Amino acid sequence: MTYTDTEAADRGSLRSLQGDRLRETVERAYENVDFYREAMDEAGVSPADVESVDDVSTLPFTTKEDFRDQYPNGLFAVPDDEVRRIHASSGTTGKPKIVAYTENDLGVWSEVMARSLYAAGVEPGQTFQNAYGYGLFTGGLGFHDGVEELGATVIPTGGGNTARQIEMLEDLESDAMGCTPSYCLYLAERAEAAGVDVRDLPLSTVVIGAEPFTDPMREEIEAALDVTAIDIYGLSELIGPGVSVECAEAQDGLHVWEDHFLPEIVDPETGEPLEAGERGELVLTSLTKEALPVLRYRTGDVTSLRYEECDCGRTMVRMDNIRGRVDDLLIVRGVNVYASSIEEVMVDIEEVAPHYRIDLYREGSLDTMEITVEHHEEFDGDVEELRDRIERRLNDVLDVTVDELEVLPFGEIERTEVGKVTRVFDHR
Ligand code: DLL
Repeated sequence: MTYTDTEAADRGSLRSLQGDRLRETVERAYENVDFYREAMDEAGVSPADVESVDDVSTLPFTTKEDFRDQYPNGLFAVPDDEVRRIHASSGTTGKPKIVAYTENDLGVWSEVMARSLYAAGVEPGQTFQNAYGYGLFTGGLGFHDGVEELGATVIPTGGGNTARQIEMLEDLESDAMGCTPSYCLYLAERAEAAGVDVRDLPLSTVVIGAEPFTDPMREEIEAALDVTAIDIYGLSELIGPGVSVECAEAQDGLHVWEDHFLPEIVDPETGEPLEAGERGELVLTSLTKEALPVLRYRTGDVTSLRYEECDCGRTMVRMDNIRGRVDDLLIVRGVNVYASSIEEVMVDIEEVAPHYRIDLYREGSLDTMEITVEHHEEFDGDVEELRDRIERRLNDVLDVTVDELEVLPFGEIERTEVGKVTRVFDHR
């Protein structure tokens, strides 16, 4: 079962719909946004050159820097009085990226979120506790509107306030919850400390996203709460949460809502398009956005696309779970490694808890890496032996040598209660 018929449309009609919408989007961008007109003129493409979806690769890219340069509203394609809402996404440095929505954009967003929640296994009539932050961040209101659109009950707890969160889970018997994966783990810990076993509560689904997580991390979440944990992806520049989601049936790759967002994978170095199945940088083009059409946005997120049919009946392409970002690649003594690979190897060791931090330093011309990780609460073995084992595994599997590895007792690494977790601290 799908929320809309489009999700299971045959790929031929989907392609032609995408082609029509791409043409409209390119025209809208060219006519109304100086930045796009100049970029397309410079690249020697005009809206008339875009005939089908295949022509998307002739268009110039849009980058994070372009959003920054056009701050606050240089990329808007409608007059101010047609903008109904603003959100923003804050990077680590500089000004946030400001994004805008018309009434129609908000309608599309609610619909893709309702689809996403339904695919995740949330049903009309159920109760959904929304622990994503409300405000400029797109997580809170994006989920909120989607839950209402679906016909479920939303409990707008927002981020943080964990004691209240646990109380609501118990007293209002929430069927599903949305939050970041790191917060999910934190909540499980705090519930346990408060003597509440979430596994005994009705909660059966958590919809996690906004930051990367690995399979062992997901397994920890599912075991600690006795839930199905569904991965949801999105970004403010395209709309917010609801660009793609896993289906509960297969839990194997995230269906991209291709009638609204056109995905490509490119080589992050050269920008050349890659084939289905190849890993590279996800590039997204909006197909229906009015206030802020986006052409070939370089997301920086690393994934691959799969067009095989899914058990759930949805025909929309699946992307693999995002494990890291192009700019997250750590290069330590000539070895390239993602923080997520380190996480995967460490958390896969039974005694290791899913909490860690990586600190990078430069000593002279050498980069050094220090890892701090926790052991599980019930672990009472030899910490030195565990440390040696983690070091050996990192070395065997990833060829990574850690300069200092510290294994702390459970609960000693600082938790993130609000917002996205930071695990890599680059002091170089
Ligand atoms: O994080 C939107 C969102 C809210 C998605 C709630 C899911 C749930 P931004 O703040 O603009 O928007 O950050 C977007 O977060 O480019 C990815 O790097 C990362 N990200 C989002 N979802 C996932 C995910 C929201 N499921 C950036 N897995 C994106 C890994 C994710 N990374």
